[in-house]
Amino acid sequence: MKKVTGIILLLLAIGLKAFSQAAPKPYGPLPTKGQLNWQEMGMYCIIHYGVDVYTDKEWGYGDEDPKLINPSQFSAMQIVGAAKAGGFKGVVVVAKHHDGFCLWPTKTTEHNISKSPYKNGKGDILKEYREACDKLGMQLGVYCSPWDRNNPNYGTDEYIKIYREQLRELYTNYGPLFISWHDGANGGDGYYGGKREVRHIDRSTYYGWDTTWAITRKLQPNAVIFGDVGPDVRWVGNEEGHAGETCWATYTPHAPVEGKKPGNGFVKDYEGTEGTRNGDFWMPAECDVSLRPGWFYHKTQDDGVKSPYTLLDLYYKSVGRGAALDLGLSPDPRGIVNEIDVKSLTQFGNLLKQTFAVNLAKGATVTASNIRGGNKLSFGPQLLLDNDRYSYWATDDKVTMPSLTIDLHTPKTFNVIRVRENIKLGQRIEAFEVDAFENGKWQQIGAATSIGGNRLIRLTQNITASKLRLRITKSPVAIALSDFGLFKEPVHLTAPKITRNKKGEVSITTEAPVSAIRYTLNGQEPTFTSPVYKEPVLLANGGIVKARSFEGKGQKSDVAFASFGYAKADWKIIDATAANDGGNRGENAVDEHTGTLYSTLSKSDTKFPQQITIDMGVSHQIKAFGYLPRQDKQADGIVDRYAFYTSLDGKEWVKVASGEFSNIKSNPIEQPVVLSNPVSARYFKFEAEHVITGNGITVAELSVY
Ligand code: FUL
Repeated sequence: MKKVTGIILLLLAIGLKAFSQAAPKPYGPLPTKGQLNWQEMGMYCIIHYGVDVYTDKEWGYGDEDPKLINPSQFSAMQIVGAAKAGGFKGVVVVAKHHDGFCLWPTKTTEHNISKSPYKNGKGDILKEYREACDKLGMQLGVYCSPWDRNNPNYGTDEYIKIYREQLRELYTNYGPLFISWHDGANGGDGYYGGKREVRHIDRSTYYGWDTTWAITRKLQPNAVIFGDVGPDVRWVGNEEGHAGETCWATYTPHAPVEGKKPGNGFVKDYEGTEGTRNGDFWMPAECDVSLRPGWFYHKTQDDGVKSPYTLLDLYYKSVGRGAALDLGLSPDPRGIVNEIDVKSLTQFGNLLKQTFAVNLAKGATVTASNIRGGNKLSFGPQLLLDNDRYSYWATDDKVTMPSLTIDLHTPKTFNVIRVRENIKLGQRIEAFEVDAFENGKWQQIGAATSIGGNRLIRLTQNITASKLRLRITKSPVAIALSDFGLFKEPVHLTAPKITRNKKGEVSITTEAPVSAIRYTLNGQEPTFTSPVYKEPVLLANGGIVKARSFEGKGQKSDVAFASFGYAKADWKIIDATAANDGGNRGENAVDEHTGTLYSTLSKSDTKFPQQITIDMGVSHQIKAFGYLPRQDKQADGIVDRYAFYTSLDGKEWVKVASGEFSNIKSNPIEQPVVLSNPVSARYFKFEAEHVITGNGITVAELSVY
């Protein structure tokens, strides 16, 4: 009997060994359950609604009255529904932004929704989101800002206890979360219980992230933790919504200790866009970008809502590069997502549906140059077409450059190629190419590097072919590819580009010729009856230009939009802090070229404030001004505290605005400042009181509206 059991055990062991040998050995760091869920979601929305909506700010100071929160139509169903219409799979609710106001009735601070008139102090916006998500089949996540400009204890150990307690409340009372989002921003100053001062913290040690994240792990074991540098999902390094063309899911942070999973929000060099090939941790990138120019709703940005095709482009550059797209939604003062935003989201959602509804490779005959162990059932290439992210085509250990032919049987027209790896076995492949059999020979039509959870190649033109070939050109180990897809985007026209020169002449151009570009100057959407653009249009006093391409009767592009201030033809710099030696003259700040800089950056210690003073030649009615920071991804010299002066004669000056440019480092868009009262002036002075970093200031462009 003993002998028989022994033989059975031996046979079992041999069988198991054979089986375990059959699957390729995992390669490098692997995703957790939470990270797999996050990857499958692909895209979700982050929702900024709070006191800033009523003060028209991007970062509240912390002294806002809770009474501001009294929305007339708040509807979590409408907001989550808008995200769902866009094809998004979840929402991250900003439960507390830097202003410290809590949208749930927390016990940790008085500065919360129970002190607001909303629902007579009985409101709980988080609860409403939970219910809406459950009803709509969407996942919920939370953002609770570590930086708290309201809390009197900020900067002390006491605050850390409070912050952790806030997280505990959020983790315990609102059901399962898919993500806990930890922002890295910290501008220093704030209200802090009335002290109104600058508080410095050491971002690498103050928050004690290891202890804080242990709470997340315990209370929300399936939530991924997002931070500037992980630990589960890394920031891509920009707020423009795109990852690098090559984007590895693995990453080795460089600070504070090489190879150590660090805390949040203090690393100087973000390498988020690319990650690290063979990095120490599975830490894929999240691309966050707002649907509007800012994260919070501002009426003045109604025209800046991203168009459906702009969103589609970002989709290819984020989700299509193995990262996730986190799109900012900004409910308006009513407490719902504005109609303009809903329209764009819905059209984007429809575009995605139309594009990805049919995998044109379905039904194809796929033939692989190698199949692992000849085991077609477990590792054959037909598994590429079953729409399962984890069933896969694998090769023998020694075969790292296999190829695959895909016989579609009939000619199919497509412009998107999709491939995915079974990431449960790590990120393995480093490069691949795709060929089409055209005119009797193989022609390369696409190529890419990293794949990971998802890779989309969007071809510049439609391809019609009945036979394709996929060649893996670089992989350190046997491959484990789970998906091959071919898709066709609906035909569309690209929106035109609008620019203006120093004389104030507006040009509208398209990449490829179209039958007509039509435009408006009154803020209305261009239609088939709007004027046709023929030659540059003079817009000396500024205004809004909207333009659209038209083809035949049926086709029109998205609307392109640009807003211009007074033309700068006669503007002269009459005084300015000396520019540095690099030819970065003051004139560059008013030349209508976003790529040229006025810069005073120098090596020696430079004093603040610094200024640039301009004579516009004639007197104008000024309602607002705009500061465009440098657009070259550098932070040196970007102004984050300013004052703005005007004068009729260049002698007597009035300070008409001052304040901070919140979030300008992460989101360096033009900073429009609307004056509390319009003024008449011929001269203006832009004064920089503080910069993010560097000795001196940089200005890409100054405009007056
Ligand atoms: C940034 C914040 O400072 C912004 O206000 C916004 O919340 C964005 C999503 O993250 O770092």
